[in-house]
Amino acid sequence: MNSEVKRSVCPYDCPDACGLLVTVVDGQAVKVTGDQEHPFTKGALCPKMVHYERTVHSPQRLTRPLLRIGEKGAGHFKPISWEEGIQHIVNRWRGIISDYTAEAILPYSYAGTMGVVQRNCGEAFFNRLGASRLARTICSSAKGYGWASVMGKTLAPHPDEVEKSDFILLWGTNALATNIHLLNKVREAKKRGATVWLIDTYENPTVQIVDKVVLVRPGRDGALALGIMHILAREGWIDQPFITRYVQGYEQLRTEVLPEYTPDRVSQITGIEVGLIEEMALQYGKARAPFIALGSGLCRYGNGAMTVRTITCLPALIGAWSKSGGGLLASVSSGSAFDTSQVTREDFLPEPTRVVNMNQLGYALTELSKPPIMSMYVYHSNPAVVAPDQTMVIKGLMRENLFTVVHERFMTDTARYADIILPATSSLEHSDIYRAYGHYGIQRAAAIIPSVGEAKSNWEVFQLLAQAMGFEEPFFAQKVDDLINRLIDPPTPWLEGVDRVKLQAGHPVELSLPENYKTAFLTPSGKIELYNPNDAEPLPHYFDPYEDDAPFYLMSSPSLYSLNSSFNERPDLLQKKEAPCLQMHPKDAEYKKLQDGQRVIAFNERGEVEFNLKLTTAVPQGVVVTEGLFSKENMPGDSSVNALTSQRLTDRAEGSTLYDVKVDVKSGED
Ligand SMILES: Nc1nc2c(c(=O)[nH]1)N[C@H]1C(S)=C(S)[C@@H](COP(=O)(O)OP(=O)(O)OC[C@H]3O[C@@H](n4cnc5c(=O)[nH]c(N)nc54)[C@H](O)[C@@H]3O)O[C@H]1N2
Ligand SMILES: Nc1nc2c(c(=O)[nH]1)N[C@H]1C(S)=C(S)[C@@H](COP(=O)(O)OP(=O)(O)OC[C@H]3O[C@@H](n4cnc5c(=O)[nH]c(N)nc54)[C@H](O)[C@@H]3O)O[C@H]1N2
Ligand code: SF4
Ligand SMILES: [Mo]
Repeated sequence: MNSEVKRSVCPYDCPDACGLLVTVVDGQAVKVTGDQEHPFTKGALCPKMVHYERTVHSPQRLTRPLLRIGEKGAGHFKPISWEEGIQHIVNRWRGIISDYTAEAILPYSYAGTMGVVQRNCGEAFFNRLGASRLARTICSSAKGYGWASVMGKTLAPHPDEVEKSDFILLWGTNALATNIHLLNKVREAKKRGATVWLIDTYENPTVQIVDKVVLVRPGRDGALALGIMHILAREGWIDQPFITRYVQGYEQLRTEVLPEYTPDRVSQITGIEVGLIEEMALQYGKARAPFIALGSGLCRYGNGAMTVRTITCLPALIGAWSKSGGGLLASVSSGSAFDTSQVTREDFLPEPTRVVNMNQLGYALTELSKPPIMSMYVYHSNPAVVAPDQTMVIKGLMRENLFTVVHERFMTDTARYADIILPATSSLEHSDIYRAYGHYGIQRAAAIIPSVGEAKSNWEVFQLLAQAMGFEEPFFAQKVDDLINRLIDPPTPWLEGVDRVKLQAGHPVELSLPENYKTAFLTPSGKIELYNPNDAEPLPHYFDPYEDDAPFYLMSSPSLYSLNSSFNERPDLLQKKEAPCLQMHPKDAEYKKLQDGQRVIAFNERGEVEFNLKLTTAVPQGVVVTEGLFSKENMPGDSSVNALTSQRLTDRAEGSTLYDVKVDVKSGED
């Protein structure tokens, strides 16, 4: 028996990219623990990853290429060889290209793996092909836009800062499920006496560690932030020396915008009592070093970019950036640590091709013309579950003349609609380099077990496709490790000071931040831009989100036991994840004559979804909540939650509006 403990990295779309120690016995992963050497995650893993070996060696893994033999979507396939699979794809694509041009081919990918190479390498292939391009904006592009319109390219605070804060606002985040290591820092701050508030649309599971909860009407946080700034200005709880030195546009904001946002008006918009708004402003304004941990939920609304922009203004008024422990963390911004254009190769694009927004896949597959989408290649994403307006997405996937290829680890709801399925490796079976969006660590990971069955990595499949298409660029002949070296070999300011020997050997290492980075504002003016002259709306203000005409706001939040639709393959986690239920306030249920535990149908103009009803006062009246994305087979009915969400986009940056949705609810029992 050959047993070894090897290093790896958690590949999932989570802020932390935890360091892993994997016990490998005779080529099989048998145990996964956290790596205590990891500077930020320090050996703690979430419940999903403590048995990652069960995902890697799940009996449900796809192990051979498959060809559809039954009706679209019926899930009947026969095994074929890789050669047959690749040849079949290339033959179909050649036909489509000659009949419609390569723009009739659409790649669809998102974040099944966060490794820089495996995640992004498909773009090089599709650029070379001249396919339609995908705007990958389902998650938080509006959040990025909102932050950047005030802060430009300013570096995010190191997450360790939060430990030194005395007043922490967890704003629109269920950190207990989605950001556990930051929450450990919050706990540390609490031990040192910090006060912690949560601002959310319902009492999400993170309430258990906070001192106070503020429930805001969905999509109204921008008004709340303006109301707080109104009070800070009114009371003079501002840091004038900081503003004079570091802030652009405070006077315009104070005189032209803030007078409108009186506590009374903000209370009407947000549904928060005036007294609580005043108290929040007092706590924030008087804290020594207030810190805001900003989630992404609130950016997924028709006003999401403006909401984030407005909240991002707050720390500037009180000079929180100059205080040890103060600031605002939206997302860690070490993206430029590596030159990802080495992997995406925009230079391969013969000329700019059409861009299709991933949030409007339903529309793209059913209505787009000139040329219509005739083939879709899906890799490390599960659009049949995660994309909005599921009914329209499925209608598109059912098109007999749409040639769909899905490269996957599991038979997902999307894979069921494929014409060809290709088996994908898990992260333990391929090499990559990882950065994180919740801390400044990076780590290289080698393949530590052989491929399960005939699975191939994203990079390997694009190499095969490139070869079959006759692409002769040496780029496609590279080994994955060469590609990784190209990312980390060139000296960038980020990689200065990094121990390259450790990095090469697969140890977690931390990027070094410049001194005084927290007050080095990387905007065109060099100041925090409350007034941004380059924006069509130079000053922030509040406007309403879209809102459907229905009585209940619908929140579809993450679950502790899955990650978007990933981990649904794990019976142990599915058991812990509550059955798909809809949480509702007892008074709403009484009005609707609905009982706890009964089958209900949530519906709106786009679709209907069945749930089990759960009555709870954690949810305010007028809001219903479901946690976790489920496969269709685990839902009581024929659809899952995204049958209710819409393809509308955010105010800026074309993001998803997955939480800007309203529904009605009726009994689902005869
Ligand atoms: N266990 C687990 N971890 C995950 C994920 C998962 O699915 N499961 N998903 C991963 C991904 S892809 C991402 S992007 C991150 C997301 O992580 P975060 O961005 O930190 O956000 P979430 O924890 O998803 O929480 C969203 C919260 O926003 C709240 N919310 C919705 N609308 C509003 C609003 O208008 N105002 C306010 N104040 N709150 C609102 C919801 O009720 C919910 O509690 O987590 C990642 N980590
Ligand atoms: N209603 C609602 N919808 C949501 C959300 C929500 O909160 N509410 N969250 C949204 C957010 S924030 C996001 S980021 C998106 C996420 O959307 P996706 O990125 O599509 O996320 P997953 O559902 O995790 O699907 C990833 C798939 O990739 C596969 N995979 C993993 N590794 C590899 C690999 O190396 N190669 C290949 N080929 N496949 C691999 C996995 O098996 C899995 O099926 O969903 C969005 N959808
Ligand atoms: S999902 Fe997140 S918390 Fe869990 S192991 Fe991976 S990186 Fe760490
Ligand atoms: Mo996300």
